[in-house]
Order: sequence, then C-alpha cells, then structure tokens
Amino acid sequence: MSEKVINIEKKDSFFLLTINRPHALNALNSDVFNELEAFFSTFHGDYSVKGVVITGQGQKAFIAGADIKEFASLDAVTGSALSKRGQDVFFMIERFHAPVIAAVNGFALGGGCELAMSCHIRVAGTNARFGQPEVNLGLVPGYGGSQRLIQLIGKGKAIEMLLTTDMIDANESLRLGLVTHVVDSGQEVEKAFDILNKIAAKGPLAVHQCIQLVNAYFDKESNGFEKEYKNFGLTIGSEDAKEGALAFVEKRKPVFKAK
Ligand code: DAK
Repeated sequence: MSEKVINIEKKDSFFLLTINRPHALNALNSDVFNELEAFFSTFHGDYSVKGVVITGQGQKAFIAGADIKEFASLDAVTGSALSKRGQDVFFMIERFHAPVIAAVNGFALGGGCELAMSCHIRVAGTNARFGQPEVNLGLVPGYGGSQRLIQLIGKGKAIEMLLTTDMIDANESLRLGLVTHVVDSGQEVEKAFDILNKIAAKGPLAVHQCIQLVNAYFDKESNGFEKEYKNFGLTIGSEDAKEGALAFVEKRKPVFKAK
C-alpha cells in the first residue's frame, strides 16, 4: 500500500487535511486525488462534521500544481478522463455539506489554485502566490480553473492570469476577491478555524442549503431562485428552525440537531 500523502487530523467537529508532499511542493498526484475522494465521500452528509480546513505541509507551498512528472505520458483520451476525474473530486469539495476552507500558505499554482477555488472560502498567508501557469506547459487548466477563476475574479482579470501566467500575491488576491482574508504567514490555519468556529454555531442544515444555493447560481441547469424558495420551505419546516426561533425568544443559544 502506498504511503499516505494527506495527513488527516480530527479537531473536535472539524478536520484538518494537510497535503504532505513537501519534496514536490505538495503537487497533486493520483494518490492525493484518491485520498481526497475517499475523505469527502466518507464524510459527505455527516452533520457531526462541521467543517474542513485544507492546507499544504510547510511554509513554501500550499500546492504547486498537478504533479508535472505524472502527466507526461498521458494522451488525449487518458488526459481528458483524468481531467474529468479531477473535476469530479473538486465538485465533491464544492458540494460538501459543511464549509471547506483553503488555508493557503505559499504557492497555489495550477491545480493548487484550482483546489483552493473549489473550497468555499480561501484564507491566504502574506507569502501566498496564486497563478494558473498551464499555458507555460502547453496545457489548459484541467480541474475547473478556467471556470472558477472567472466566477471569483471576473473575465478580464481571469483571462489575463490564464494567458500571461503572471502570479498574484496575497494582497492582490484579496483586492480581486480570490481570497477573503490575508493573515501573517503561518497564521492561515488558525484564521480558518476561527471562521469554522463561527459557522459551527449556525443551523447545520441551513449552512448546507446556503452552500447548495450559492452553487446553484453557477449551475446552468439550476434555477437558483426556484431552489431558494424550495430550500426555504425545507429549512422552515425543520426542527432546527423551530429551535432557532424558540432560542431567540428565550434569549439563549440554540441547540441545533441537524433535523
Ligand atoms: N510537480 C512536480 N514536482 C514539482 C512541482 C510540480 N507541479 N512543482 C515543484 N516541484 C518540485 C521540483 O521539481 C523540485 O523537485 P527536486 O528538483 O528538488 O526533486 C521541488 O519541487 C522544489 O521546486 P523548485 O526547486 O522548483 O523550487 P523553486 O523555489 O525554485 O520554485 C516554483 C518554486 C513553485 C516557482 C517552481 O517549483 C515551479 O514553477 N513549479 C511548477 C509550477 C507549475 O508549473 N505547476 C503546474 C501547473 S499546471 C491534467 C489536469 C490538470 C493539470 C494537468 C493535467 N490532466 C487531467 C492531464 C494541471 C496542471 C497544472 O497544475
């Protein structure tokens, strides 16, 4: 059996996933995808899990892209299949029932930037660098980057980043909305857990449904407004919504049960 490439630590109702291939700047190889897929398929819908933080081992790189040494032998058919597989794993992150936060420590390039963008929230350390350098290799992004970059920072800046491959630093990524917080290098994970702690006190079904609604906006098959009134009905009929209202009236904190 191959050695684990993701350290998985349980911290109360949260998980910290650390991509652990520092010799390759945490580049994404097939083992990383297998372990991400196993983790997110195991815990999807388990409301005792209230959030996940993903980071990279060390302070140099979050993830410096897909493992370049692994995809040299791919052809059009196998490459396309692998791209689809990677996209599906990143959709699992994007659709997870609880918030997934990328704590970006250093380089987030290519597939690393794509993984960060599939997370719900991104926190950057001051040494973070984001980029999509695929065209340097004669490639296009393969894990959703060409779409999510536009969603997050808009067409103009996205196309410039994709074509020039220029990296942007933490402050520029904050200005563009690619990340929502910049903290001192080394404090990314702590900041991510602060955010998770805040969200963990909310109604878990409602949190899940907010994630679904935001995703629906970008899903061409979905009507987000229709989904919103349907989800509203689901949440207001839940035990948690009754508890939320009662707790407000009784001036106490609600105790949600994900029911
Ligand atoms: N893959 C494999 N190894 C990598 C790597 C990567 N992406 N990035 C770095 N490394 C390795 C280096 O080879 C080096 O290993 P040794 O030579 O020591 O054995 C070690 O990490 C340290 O890197 P450097 O010596 O280069 O460190 P520097 O500080 O000098 O430079 C750097 C840091 C991040 C600027 C540089 O390492 C760099 O430019 N790295 C490559 C960045 C990059 O181009 N990443 C790929 C982006 S394209 C696909 C789907 C998706 C994709 C591809 C295919 N299919 C489905 C087929 C996506 C592609 C991408 O992500």
